[in-house]
Amino acid sequence: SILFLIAVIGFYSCSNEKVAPLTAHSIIPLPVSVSDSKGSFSLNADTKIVTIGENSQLALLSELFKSDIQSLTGILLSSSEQEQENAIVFEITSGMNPEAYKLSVDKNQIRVIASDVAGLFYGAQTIKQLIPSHGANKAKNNKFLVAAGTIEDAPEYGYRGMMLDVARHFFSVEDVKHLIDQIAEYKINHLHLHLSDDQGWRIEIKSWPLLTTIGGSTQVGGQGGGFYTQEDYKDIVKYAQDRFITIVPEIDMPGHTNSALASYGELNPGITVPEKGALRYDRTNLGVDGMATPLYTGIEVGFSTLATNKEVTYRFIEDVIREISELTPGPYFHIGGDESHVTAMEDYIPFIERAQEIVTKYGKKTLGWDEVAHAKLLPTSVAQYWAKAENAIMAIEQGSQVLMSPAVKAYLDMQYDSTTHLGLHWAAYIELDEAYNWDPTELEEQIKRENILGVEAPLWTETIVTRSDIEYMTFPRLTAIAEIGWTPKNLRNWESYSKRIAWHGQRWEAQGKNFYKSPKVEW
Ligand code: TNX
Repeated sequence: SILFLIAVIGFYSCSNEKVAPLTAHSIIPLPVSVSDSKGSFSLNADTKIVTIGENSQLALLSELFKSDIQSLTGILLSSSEQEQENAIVFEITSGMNPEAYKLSVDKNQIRVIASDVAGLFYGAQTIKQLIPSHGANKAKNNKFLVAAGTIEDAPEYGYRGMMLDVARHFFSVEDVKHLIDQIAEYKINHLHLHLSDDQGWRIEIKSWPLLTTIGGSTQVGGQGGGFYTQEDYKDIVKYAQDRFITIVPEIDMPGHTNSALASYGELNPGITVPEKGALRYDRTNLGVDGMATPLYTGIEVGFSTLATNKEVTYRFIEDVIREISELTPGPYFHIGGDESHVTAMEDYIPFIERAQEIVTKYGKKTLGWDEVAHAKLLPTSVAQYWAKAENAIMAIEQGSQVLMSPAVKAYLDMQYDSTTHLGLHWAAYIELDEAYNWDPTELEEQIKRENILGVEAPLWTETIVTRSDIEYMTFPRLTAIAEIGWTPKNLRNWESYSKRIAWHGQRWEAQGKNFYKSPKVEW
């Protein structure tokens, strides 16, 4: 028994570096399966990054990973060409779904395998969440233990998105890149940019230059404004692509178009702009057919429309769709189509059908807010459900899929509660548990799993002005939507999520991120 005691003491003194089991980690979105085994991997300055496979994206993947590990641990890892012990290995294999990955940790290696670099990227995001350091307080001995075990993981939905409205308030390229970094950590793979609205036109169109010089010159409240040059936009698209995020461009039409009507009077059927928030501009002649409208800086919706009966309007949208499609590697072009309250339905329907045809002509698939289902949709078109289930169901009956963004659950501009100083509450107050506790397949009987492309959380920015405002409304709620999009329904539960999110709160704190400390969570 003395020997036993010595053995026990010996065991504890060797393994005094305690490591939480892999299954106890706070990974968000929760992986499909996690299991523990004995031992741990020690990440230290000698750990090498090894990539295996013929793929030009692997080099960038390992650069991004190294820089993330450096900010978490203070250690700048180097690469090695050879398989070896003390390595983090990213290996391309075959036969797995494109976004799936398998991760295994033992005392010699952390190894991620996937059939596509996207899967390896998601494995890398998971590893970051296994590192027991948040960056601010790096370990003294410069070594970080990760418990042994395996993770097998793949997403439930292929489209897991966020939308940023850069029209109501403009956000710089740097702000958008910052957001891309933050959402990529949660395996979000689409960023929809709402590039035009009544208050601003935010992307350079070379064949219609006044859209940005006039239409982009202001924003809600009147100050600032701005726009992306085509070079800026390409830069965003590339930055996102490197992080496996597809940019989805939206030009909202035929409503939400005052900034275009203020730039080119010939597109204007003669609809007046509400006085509140209207700005005078020399070229304007309010409400006269064919004349430009004043710029608008208020937050009313539904008062503007393109002239759906003029051919110039279709030359205009074709130029816009062509120029933006040429900058867009992703499959979707979003035509908006929401809240066209001053477009008669008999004008709205043929307009949407023609816009859809033009999108097809330039090689893209049409996305539109749920109202577009009034028109005849192509089976490849997707309706984004935000308000009316009946519209989503009409789209499904036409053979289209739906993208789920129910305003009452998924809108990031909705206030958390009545004390939230930013945001709106026309749809609901959305506390963190409300944002988490729903499932896209359970909202409407007729909207079934196979009808659903995925989920997207939109952030409208009437009241959102700074990067820190974006963070406050987005986090933590976007992580709830990310888990809904990634993790199978039967594995999700609030008890587990609310504990895991607290760990993320500590990391965000260390990173200086502004987030909402929901009282529903013990932070
Ligand atoms: C409705 S959601 C809108 C937007 C507003 C938003 C504010 C949708 C398709 N249209 O124009 O910004 O409400 O929450």
